[in-house]
Amino acid sequence: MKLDLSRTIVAVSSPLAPAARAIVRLSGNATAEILKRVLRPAGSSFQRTGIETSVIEGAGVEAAGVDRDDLLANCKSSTYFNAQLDLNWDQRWLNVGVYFWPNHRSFTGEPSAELHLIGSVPIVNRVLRCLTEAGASPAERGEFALRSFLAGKLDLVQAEAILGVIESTESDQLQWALGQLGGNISEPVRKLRSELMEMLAHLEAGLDFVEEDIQFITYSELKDRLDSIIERIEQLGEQLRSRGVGNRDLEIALIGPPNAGKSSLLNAIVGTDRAIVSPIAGTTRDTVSARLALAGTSVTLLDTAGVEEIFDQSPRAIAQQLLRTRLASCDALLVCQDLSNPSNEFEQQLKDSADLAGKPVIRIGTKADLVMSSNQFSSQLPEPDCVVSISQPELLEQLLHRIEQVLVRQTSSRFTQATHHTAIRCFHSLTTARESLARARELIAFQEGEELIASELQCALLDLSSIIGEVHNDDILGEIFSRFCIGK
Ligand SMILES: Nc1nc2c(ncn2[C@@H]2O[C@H](COP(=O)(O)OP(=O)(O)OP(=O)(O)O)[C@@H](O)[C@H]2O)c(=O)[nH]1
Ligand SMILES: [Mg+2]
Repeated sequence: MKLDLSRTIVAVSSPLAPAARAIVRLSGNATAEILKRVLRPAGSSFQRTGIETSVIEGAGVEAAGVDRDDLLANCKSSTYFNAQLDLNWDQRWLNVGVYFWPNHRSFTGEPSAELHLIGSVPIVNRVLRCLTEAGASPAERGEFALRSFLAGKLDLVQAEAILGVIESTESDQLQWALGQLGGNISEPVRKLRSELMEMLAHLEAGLDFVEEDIQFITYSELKDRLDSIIERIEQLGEQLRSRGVGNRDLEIALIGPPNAGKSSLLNAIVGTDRAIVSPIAGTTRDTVSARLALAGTSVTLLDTAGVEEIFDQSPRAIAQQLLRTRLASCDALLVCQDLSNPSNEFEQQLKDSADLAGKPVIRIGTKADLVMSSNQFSSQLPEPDCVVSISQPELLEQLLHRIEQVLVRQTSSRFTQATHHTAIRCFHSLTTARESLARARELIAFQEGEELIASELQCALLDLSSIIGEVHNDDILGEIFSRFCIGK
């Protein structure tokens, strides 16, 4: 994003669609000047044109006796007034409500204004044109929020939370985004950061007086403080992890009786021969895994040994033990039954398995090409959710779609995309900060030199600072703010 703070930017910040009201936003040093160019001064004659909307009642300074030039030039705090804007179009004037912030006490930390007007798309576009002709430049994506960040009004986590609030479709998501906006991540990070800075200051002061052998902080005090900081970083990480960030991939296991076609299905889904396929029952013994991206997340698909009852010491029996352990920890099950040869025995084993209770299940009827219709599926068994055949890609597509629905249900209520992004970013930085601090703790345990400890603390400090944007680079800012829409 090219950033030129000398520009005064303009954009519509409400959706550009037919609506009762629209909001056009301006921000930058020339805001008052531009408003003066397009707004009709107080007291001028008011010509009805048929496209004015009623002015916002009440709050505004009414026309009589108030000079708008004077207001724009001299007001010291935020103000609201009604005005008429010259549309430069057959001498038409439009009634607008103007919120004006004359100084740094605005969202962006610079003079800014909002024009509230009728939400007619051609009129809004006309107003944008008038404002650009009067000297404003079209804003880039997220430029208002970026200016706010650069003015110190928001930290990075809060800027992303604004997006989260906008994107929320469920109250849980909104709750999290509002918490983030309110500082539930920034505040603890800020506190940890200032504690680390203080420790560093003590250590570095000690380095300055190394000749005199003055110690500003003892190793045992350093260790206690580090322990406390590490513990709080872990708690913060745990808070994010409990909302599904930083966890291992979601694991989805293909299970079913031997020969149901599980390995063939895994191969068909990933598009390579990952697992051995054969007509002999009991082919798969070790769990075979393959990663794939589904529903915007990384998923591990597991192919498992066919479920059977064998109680000897053979490899097939050992495979059954392995299977039970793997299934206990997986997140969802794709239960396969061969449509041409379903197994009642397997269904009974599935019912009896306490480990699998409560896991999301998708029932798949395999080898659809071998049967005339899925009605042939034994009436004693539950209806499959979908049927597949490795020779019919469209059926595989439907299955993948079904899996995505289950995944979205499992993950989406936690975050909006924006807050998820913050959570991942924070989790990563917290993890690396924690690693540096753990190394610092080891160095203390071995009574290593203060300069080594200080350098680990500095690394951790950088990580914590990057979470809230105290240190940042153009790439990170560009990446974050370009996800905003124009006008935000
Ligand atoms: N006609 C047809 N045959 C299939 C299909 N899927 C699998 N098969 C055949 O079914 C047999 C068993 O397939 P596998 O994929 O090895 O079955 P599995 O469930 O992994 O078997 P185990 O590893 O022994 O538990 C093989 O001969 C496959 O070619 C299908 O969609 N249609
Ligand atoms: Mg197999």
